Amino acid sequence: MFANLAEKLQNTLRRLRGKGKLSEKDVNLALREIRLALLEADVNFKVVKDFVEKIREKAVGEEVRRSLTPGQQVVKIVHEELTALMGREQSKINLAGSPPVIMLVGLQGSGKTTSAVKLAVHLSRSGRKPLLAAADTYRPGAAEQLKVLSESAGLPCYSNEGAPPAQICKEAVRLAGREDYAPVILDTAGRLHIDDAMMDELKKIKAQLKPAELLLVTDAMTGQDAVNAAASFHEALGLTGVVLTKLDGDSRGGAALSVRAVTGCPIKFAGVGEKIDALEPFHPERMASRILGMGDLLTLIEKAEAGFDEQKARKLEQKLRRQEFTLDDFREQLQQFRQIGSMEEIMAMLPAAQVPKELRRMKIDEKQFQRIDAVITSMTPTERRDPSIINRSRRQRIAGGSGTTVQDVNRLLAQFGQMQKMFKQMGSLEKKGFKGMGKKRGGFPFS
Ligand SMILES: Nc1nc2c(ncn2[C@@H]2O[C@H](COP(=O)(O)OP(=O)(O)O)[C@@H](O)[C@H]2O)c(=O)[nH]1
Ligand SMILES: [Mg+2]
Repeated sequence: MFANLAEKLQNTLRRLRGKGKLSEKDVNLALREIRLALLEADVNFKVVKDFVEKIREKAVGEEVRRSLTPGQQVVKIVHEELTALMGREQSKINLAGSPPVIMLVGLQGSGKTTSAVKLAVHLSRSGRKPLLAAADTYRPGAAEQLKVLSESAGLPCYSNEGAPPAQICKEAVRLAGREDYAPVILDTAGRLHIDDAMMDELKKIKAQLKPAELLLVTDAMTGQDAVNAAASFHEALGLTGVVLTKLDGDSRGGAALSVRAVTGCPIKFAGVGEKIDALEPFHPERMASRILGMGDLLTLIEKAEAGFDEQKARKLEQKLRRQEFTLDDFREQLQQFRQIGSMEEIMAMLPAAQVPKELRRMKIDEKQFQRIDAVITSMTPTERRDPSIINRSRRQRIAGGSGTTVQDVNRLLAQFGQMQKMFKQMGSLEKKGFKGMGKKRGGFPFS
């Protein structure tokens, strides 16, 4: 996320941090670099100007001058101001009303339909019973797209093709009342450009449904265009917040860093992938930490916990204790790990200081995971339970069956062997009274 901006800011701040004393020249140089980095990231120029001024004021202040670690102080100031720029506190979703209505608006292709489903998945995971409503009656196949996505998430979706959007929304709310769904999430129609017909229709839906949340879905990849769209929508409709999508792509960061300052609307969620669980509540402070390479362990832990199955973990722990850890378990653990995100996403959430640069830069080969999966799939159940029987001819068969090479099979078996050895050692340490893997929740790789 925002790799270029992050790298530039981190380099500048690293140089400052290393200094015992800061001269005016040091501060000026750093501010110039910060300014350039932000402009290159397509942050609104006025926002950049204000931002740099605020940092300058504080950086030349008494507190920094007196400090024994002035560079560190400036880093802290930049972190605070970056957080403030994105809204300071996390802005939570408002679920007032019975049922609460969440209306999503935005230009075509910004990610409304995907975000509607992601939001429903997110809310259902925290115990709600959301209903999706297909109110995009313009784009052919739009209702179908919402239906297919909802179905894949196991969530209900209301549609009534041929009816006008406002009526569909009303019917969905009525259905929610009868069946106890809450909230109702409205997926409305976008246009390629902002036009009056679209705004009038959205105004009408807003007036009739009185949504608790009117969220603009906007594409972070489009930079300042996303911010301009937000300003127009806000002026016409009075938004309550923004869902910024496609932060996983090579968006430069301009939209994330300016939309709040320009429109006053908080970013409530960030879309970070195409999958229906790739939505994160937006935390300004954590985002600032990520950009400045301080890591975002809180989000990483939350994600690990969300994909964490207590029962499975307990079973795994037993297996490890009894030294019954098989290749099937190994595969399951890898799958759990991958649910958290790609290796790159996980790396980005770790503090830069703790991840060697080469590793951070490295494009981790997602195909490697698929290969491991394919190799294990091509084994017989007996082989998975007892890999020691996998001789030369079996290796050849497995490689052929999984579309890999004998070397791939060898590598996997060697890795697995090492893991088993490690677990055995941990087990015997425990027997000797060491508190090793004992009561901690979670198994590999989070034990
Ligand atoms: N990489 C990525 N793609 C996204 C994200 N959100 C939406 N998309 C993709 O953007 C495209 C348009 O999304 P869609 O929900 O149909 O947009 P709509 O026209 O506003 O309803 C689809 O291909 C989505 O998969 C995101 O957060 N990350
Ligand atoms: Mg759509």
